[in-house]
Amino acid sequence: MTTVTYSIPNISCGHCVHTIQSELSELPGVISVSADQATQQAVITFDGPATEAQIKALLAEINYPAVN
Ligand SMILES: [Cu+2]
Repeated sequence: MTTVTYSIPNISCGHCVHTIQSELSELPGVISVSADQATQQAVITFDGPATEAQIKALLAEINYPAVN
């Protein structure tokens, strides 16, 4: 199990937080997603079959690219 904190500058409101949490939660292997508007970060805990590459690709796809 891995937990990664991503910086996502596009997070600007509660809707962004909701979108990121609901979209990422649907990825198989993602255990928890906690996005925060104030810090513009998302803390994501995952295990196989999810990979960091998949998570970053999905974030980019929904227009919330991570900068780290
Ligand atoms: Cu928003």
